[in-house]
Amino acid sequence: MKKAISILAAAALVCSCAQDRNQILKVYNWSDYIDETVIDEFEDWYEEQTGEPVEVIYQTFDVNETMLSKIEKGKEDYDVVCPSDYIIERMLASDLLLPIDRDFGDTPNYIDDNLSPYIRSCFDKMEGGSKNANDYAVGYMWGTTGILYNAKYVTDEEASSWDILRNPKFADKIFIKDSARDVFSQIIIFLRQDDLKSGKVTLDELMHDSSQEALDAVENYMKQVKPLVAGWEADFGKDQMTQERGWVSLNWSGDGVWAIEEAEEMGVELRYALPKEGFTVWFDGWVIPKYAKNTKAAKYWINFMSRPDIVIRNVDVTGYVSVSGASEVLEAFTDDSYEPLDLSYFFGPQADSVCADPVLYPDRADIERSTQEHDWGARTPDLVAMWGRVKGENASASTGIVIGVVLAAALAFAVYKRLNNRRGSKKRRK
Ligand code: SPD
Repeated sequence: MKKAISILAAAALVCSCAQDRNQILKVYNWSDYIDETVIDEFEDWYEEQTGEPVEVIYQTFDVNETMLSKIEKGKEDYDVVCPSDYIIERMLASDLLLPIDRDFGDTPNYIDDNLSPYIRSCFDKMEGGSKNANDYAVGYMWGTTGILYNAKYVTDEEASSWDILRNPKFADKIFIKDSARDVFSQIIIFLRQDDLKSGKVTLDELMHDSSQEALDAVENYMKQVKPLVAGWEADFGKDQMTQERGWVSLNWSGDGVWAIEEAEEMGVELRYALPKEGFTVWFDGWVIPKYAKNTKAAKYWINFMSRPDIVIRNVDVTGYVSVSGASEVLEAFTDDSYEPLDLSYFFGPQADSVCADPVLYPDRADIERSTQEHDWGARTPDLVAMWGRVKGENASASTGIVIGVVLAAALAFAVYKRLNNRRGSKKRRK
């Protein structure tokens, strides 16, 4: 499917050369992050609302850093992209974003009509200097980072702590998100759990701690985890879990929801836990980069993505949860087969006892153990370097094995050839 989208995007790029740029909308989003049928619908809806045609060129990325580099270094003219919280902060600080104008004429403003109060307050906490993130970014999906696990091999108790990642019982069965920032945050929370309990440090302070000491501590921990890791992944981990190649995965809740549902159909029981030491919540939001060429269609795209029926379809297909606090969304995801949860923080006071999937919508008590990540500014390259060392050594170990096997095979072949030649020449000499 991804390949098909890329081919379509490339074809669209070629055809679009002759087209007016005002009739093209270049969207850059995470992979597996939309119900693709809504893309065509947006084109029709935009024409209905504005009387102008538009063609969407839709491209995807797997990690924030790829997207950021295309815009920051490549100055690519994407009209609307979908970074995570700490990258939004970074883009704000680097003056890479345009404010999102909310004038939609007669078209309803779905963005502000439905935004959850929780999301608004989390965006208020984003650090963008003098800029408020709510003016430059509109939330799309949000979720938690936790442990997805196979209930046949892993106990609930084991999955209740981040320490599971260095349990030798799960050697070669662990998948880790290839996201330095997300992994760092969970591990530092785990390593500083005593200081958190005693009140010596807060979760928020930990998210700002980019000291060498913190980096070294996480690197040291990850070096214990690394020999047990079956793969670092951006997207394929969920499939590895449903097929039982992985038993434990540091993952995002949306991948968790998707994998739990898929696995159920295959008779595999996956569960998702939010470790007792604490964890992070994350937010991905639509922004309009300063190199955008069609800001009008970009803001209509963002508005369309906030329309409750579109929200529900995107959540259904991806497993990720929308930032929308609309009553239609609450109703769509209320499900009596679950225990009641306190979701008043998200949907408002009336939602203090709602039966819903706790992986999609964590209970207030869980949210109280969480925090949000922040940009590290000039310290980011040190984080990236640490991550490279952690994964690189892993790569070099496996690369070493492959090289060893290839060399041994080459040597064996050379010996065989030499012996054969000797036999051949002996024969000829006879
Ligand atoms: N396949 C789409 C995944 C998008 C999840 N974003 C999570 C970001 C966490 N920093």
